[in-house]
Amino acid sequence: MNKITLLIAAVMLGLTVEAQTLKGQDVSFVNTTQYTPCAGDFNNDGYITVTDMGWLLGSFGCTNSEEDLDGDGFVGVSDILEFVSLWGSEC
Ligand SMILES: [Ca+2]
Ligand SMILES: [Ca+2]
Repeated sequence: MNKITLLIAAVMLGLTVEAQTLKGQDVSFVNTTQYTPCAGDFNNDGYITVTDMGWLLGSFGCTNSEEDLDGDGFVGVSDILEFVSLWGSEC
């Protein structure tokens, strides 16, 4: 992958690119995108999507988990129902 491809990919991912120079050797990528955490956005990308559902299902039955949306102490059916109500939301 060349530098231009990396730059395009970084911009598409919402990363801020700090490029000292395109001709130089060093190009750094810094994620300065800040999202306010919201319920159901477990990977903090600003959207509630299938990725977050994967995190929720992966934590099913776990206690003291970030995926415990209703705060009852474990991840269960009620959290899945709450997640469905949040589906497609943008933070
Ligand atoms: Ca997300
Ligand atoms: Ca719960």
